[in-house]
Amino acid sequence: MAVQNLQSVTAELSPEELEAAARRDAEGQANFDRVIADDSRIEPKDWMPAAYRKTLLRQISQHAHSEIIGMQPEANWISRAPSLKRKAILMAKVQDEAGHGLYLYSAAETLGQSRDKMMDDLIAGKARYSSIFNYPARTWADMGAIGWLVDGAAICNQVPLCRASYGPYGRAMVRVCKEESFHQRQGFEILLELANGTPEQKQMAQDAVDRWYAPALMMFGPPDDDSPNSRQSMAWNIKRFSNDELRHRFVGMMAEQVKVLGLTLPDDQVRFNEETKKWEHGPLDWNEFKEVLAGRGPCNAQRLERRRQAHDDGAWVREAAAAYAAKQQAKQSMTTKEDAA
Ligand code: BYC
Repeated sequence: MAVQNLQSVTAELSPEELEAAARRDAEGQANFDRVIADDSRIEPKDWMPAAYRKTLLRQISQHAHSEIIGMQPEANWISRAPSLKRKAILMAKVQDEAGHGLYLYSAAETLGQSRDKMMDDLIAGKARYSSIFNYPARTWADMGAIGWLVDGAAICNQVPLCRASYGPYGRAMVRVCKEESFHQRQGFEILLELANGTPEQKQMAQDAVDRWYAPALMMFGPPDDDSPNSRQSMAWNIKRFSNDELRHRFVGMMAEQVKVLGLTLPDDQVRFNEETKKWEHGPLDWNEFKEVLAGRGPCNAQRLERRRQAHDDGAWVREAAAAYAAKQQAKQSMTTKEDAA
């Protein structure tokens, strides 16, 4: 790996090596600046500033964790889906989320972090994942609201990430977004059917929308004035829009779609401001958001406990895979030795 952090290695280098490393860093930085200015892509073997690598690792690993923790509220409803068709669709969606986690862990690994370390951090409660998955899925209508609102917010946030300056992340996002579109449609369709069903079913759909609306808006992150990472991430072309810009855009999309559902958003301050040409919404409870991030949301403990349990249950699979890989490697080196003899 190229010398990225001159400070960390200076002790071991001779003056000539130090000079060569400083030259490589300067050239690397110049190339990095050019690539960002051209709105082009940084690839894993390219030189990149340590802070850029750290920011990407932070965001991509959090994103990967969100995908796999996000399987839990929906997996919980697979065995209670109201028909075989709904069960098959929900299973496919939950499997897609596992796949998204895998693309994203792979993208994060290209930055030099092992998957084991990321998983250990998640299980130890040291890593973040999206606030939204710390809320309970109480009724079947929640499967609709999660698909429509949560996957809808995810698409809104992730489509611009397809153009993220880091190649493996942007490419992973293209595939993820295609699948998220299907997820959102399936959620919308569940709500549409309930909204056109019995009065009780319609009420169940409305209740789910009421409960998921504000947490979905908070998925976009804190307000811009309170978002320490946005400015630098936007300068590096990782994020393309601020948290508030995306949140406002999302509210506008939902305000139109909810009319087709025949339901309402639990926010009487949603409106299009003709002067600013932006959608607006009512106040959100940012204290609640902070509580959830601090691990004190309704389901934080349950989500982590379930993840730990799943990790323990999967130990034999990891051990078997490692034993098989070792066997294959031994076979391979034996063949190489025989070929050389
Ligand atoms: N939840 O400076 P900011 C899905 C943290 S999965 C928790 O604005 P940034 C799905 C933030 O990390 C969807 N934490 O940060 C899956 C930072 O803390 P640290 C997941 C949050 O990075 C299964 C601090 O607050 N999507 O759709 O510039 C089933 C300050 O924030 C949240 C992604 O991960 C939050 N909501 O912007 C169904 C998208 N918001 O790290 C659906 C990729 C903020 O400094 N990520 N924080 O300790 C992003 O786009 C950005 O990371 C964010 C935050 C917009 C989330």
